[in-house]
Amino acid sequence: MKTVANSTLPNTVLRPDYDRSTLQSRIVHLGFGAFHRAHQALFTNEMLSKSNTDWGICEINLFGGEDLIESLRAQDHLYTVAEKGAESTDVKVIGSVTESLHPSLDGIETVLEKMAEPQVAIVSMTITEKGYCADPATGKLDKNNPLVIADLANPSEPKSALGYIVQALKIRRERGLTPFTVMSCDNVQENGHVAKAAIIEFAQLLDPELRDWIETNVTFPCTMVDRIVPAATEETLTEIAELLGCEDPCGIACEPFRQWVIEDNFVAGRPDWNVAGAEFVEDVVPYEEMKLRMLNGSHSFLAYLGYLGGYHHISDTMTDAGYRKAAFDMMMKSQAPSLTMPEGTDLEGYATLLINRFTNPSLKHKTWQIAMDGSQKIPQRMGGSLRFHLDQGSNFSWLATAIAGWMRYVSGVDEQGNEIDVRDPMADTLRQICDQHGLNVSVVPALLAVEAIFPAELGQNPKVIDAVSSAYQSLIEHGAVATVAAL
Ligand code: NAI
Ligand code: CS2
Repeated sequence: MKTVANSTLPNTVLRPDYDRSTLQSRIVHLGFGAFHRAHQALFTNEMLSKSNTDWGICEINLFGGEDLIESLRAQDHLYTVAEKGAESTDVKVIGSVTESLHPSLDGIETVLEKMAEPQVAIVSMTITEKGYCADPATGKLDKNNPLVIADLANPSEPKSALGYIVQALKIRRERGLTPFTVMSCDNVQENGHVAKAAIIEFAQLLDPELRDWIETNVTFPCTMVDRIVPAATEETLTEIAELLGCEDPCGIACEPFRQWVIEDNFVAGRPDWNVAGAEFVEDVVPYEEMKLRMLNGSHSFLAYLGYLGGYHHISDTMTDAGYRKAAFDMMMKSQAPSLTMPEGTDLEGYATLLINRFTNPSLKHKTWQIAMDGSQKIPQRMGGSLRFHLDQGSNFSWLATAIAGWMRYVSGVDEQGNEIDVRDPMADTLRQICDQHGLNVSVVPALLAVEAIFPAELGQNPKVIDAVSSAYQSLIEHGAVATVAAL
């Protein structure tokens, strides 16, 4: 079969220009999803073509994605990224991946042994917000999470990312090997700190000595990651096949923009990702907050209200003047004031850039995709800025409307009475509450009382209850498009 590995590709396609045979799996990555393929693996590819090193990546999917791993193996671990601007597309074949594993294909022990190999210096992750098994409102380990319960009962056969990491570190410690750096690349506020807290607490419940060893020896840098990478569709793959002249089931399309800010805190060395445009800094937290609140916060706003308003993609919402203005105002009036940024940061310029990125008509980023896992996303995208406005006594109607939009969305019925496919790890709890109340404003305090999402100082605050209730009432009476226009 013709693949990206054995076909003669058009000259317009950029291919790896370094010797892949010298690469070693010094990075093990958990989560060979859409994002990582177009971000960390691409940065690594570019770093390899600019410097003479052997940093390769072993890809692991712990949940689903067996087919992707099989396809990747069938094409010598090469795959394509199509960077789609409004007018042109750049096509790159990525060569930084050296190996791949999946517990369902290769067994749990093989995965653990790979993570325990002496040359492994970094275990990185894009496992989605829920992969951290942490309480979304506090960022602390959720001891009632079924994966945590299962892994604590049977640590040598883990299921969760935390379980794999702790078991692999245990093996390394027993063998007298150096630890590895744990690098989260998920959209989680203070992602390194959340990963550390969850892993340390998990280890404490398992073996306090191992916990101490991890705390002393392992580092957990925070990272701010940014690139809009929608899930691949049939359409994306057909377009990539046309550009390549052969099929690539691992191909992925994304926007041209990319950004990666990394806390420089690696215990066993790191690649010079800066030669590929990443920034190493001492403190990532302000950049993370800026991105999570301004980009992701307004993304969630557009996802819930856009879906309800009948817009399938983020770029479709940008053709509606009301949504476009509301998204910009949400960034500048709700989110920007809540940030403390290094001097000289141009937040208005950032907001304008975001609106332009959202407008890119070549990217088919589904509002439904971004609406997914709202229980995990809302606290970190909106909780901090909500607190800020409550303290200041300032206007937070954009945040209240976004939260009301989420509440209307998780009812599971759209404005035309059609079913919404609500995907969320807390979907059962949310559904139960919504079923009790129907499309009635009484659902607002009931959902605000879910403390895993809204801690009491937010969810029980009368100002929050009032503002979200009035936005919800408007959604019921006038619909999403009119509610957004009236903002
Ligand atoms: P995806 O759905 O393509 O991939 C999800 C990956 O997470 C898969 O590899 C899956 O195996 C793994 N996974 C899912 N649940 C897990 C669990 N409970 N434990 C361990 N692994 C689990 O999603 P995509 O687009 O790759 O995004 C993943 C994450 O990357 C996002 O949740 C976000 O935090 C971050 N991100 C995504 C961006 C994007 O535009 N797609 C941009 C910036 C960050
Ligand atoms: C989106 C993000 O799916 C979502 O929730 O808001 O994945 C967004 O596309 C990225 O963070 C952009 O960097």
